[in-house]
Amino acid sequence: AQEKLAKGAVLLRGLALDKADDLLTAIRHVSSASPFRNMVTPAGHVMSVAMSNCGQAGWVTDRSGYRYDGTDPETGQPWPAMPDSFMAVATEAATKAGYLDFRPDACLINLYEPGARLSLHQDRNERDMANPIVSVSLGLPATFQFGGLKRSDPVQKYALLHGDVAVWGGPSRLCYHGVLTLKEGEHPAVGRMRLNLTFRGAL
Ligand code: MD5
Ligand code: FE
Repeated sequence: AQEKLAKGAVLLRGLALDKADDLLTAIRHVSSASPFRNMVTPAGHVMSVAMSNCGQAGWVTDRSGYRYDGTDPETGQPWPAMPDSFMAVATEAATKAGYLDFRPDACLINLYEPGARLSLHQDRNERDMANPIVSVSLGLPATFQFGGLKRSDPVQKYALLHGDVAVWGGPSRLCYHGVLTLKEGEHPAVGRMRLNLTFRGAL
């Protein structure tokens, strides 16, 4: 099932369903080396979404700004390597969406507990905007907001469910987007949380 969200943006409902257990196991491996943490924005706000990363670089924020860094500032070590199961789902989704040579070098892992949200923003810290972003949703359902190139543009809302994969490229790559406050719930495989893998060509 392939749903077109906008020019360049495709929603692949359930693409990761049969891979979810492997992805969850790999997330546990990554987060045992680089634990989830609530980062601080340049404005000094603690993010409600907890984050970790794997791959050649990881997305980080602190009082000095947003950036990709090859080192986890919490551990002082390189981020864990990208698991094979991560790379496989990212390239499968990108190919299905028409991005034939996407090889992500970074994966930001977002952990939402009930009450967590991600306010409307653009992803613009990546070097080459020709690369799409692939996002894999696991666990509790979330309402995703997807707008235009200006913060004030109207937004569409989509429910993102366990196993859903979205690919954001081309003209949608710089669209404003966010995640509404996660509702209370318990997912049978994942528990009281939502996890989102976001694959990027950062470097
Ligand atoms: C999430 N994460 O559900 C989302 C999935 C983030 C983030 O937004 O920055 O970690 S990625 C959704 C996305 C990426 C790039 C472009 C667009 C959406 N878009 O044009 O709407 O945790
Ligand atoms: Fe984003």
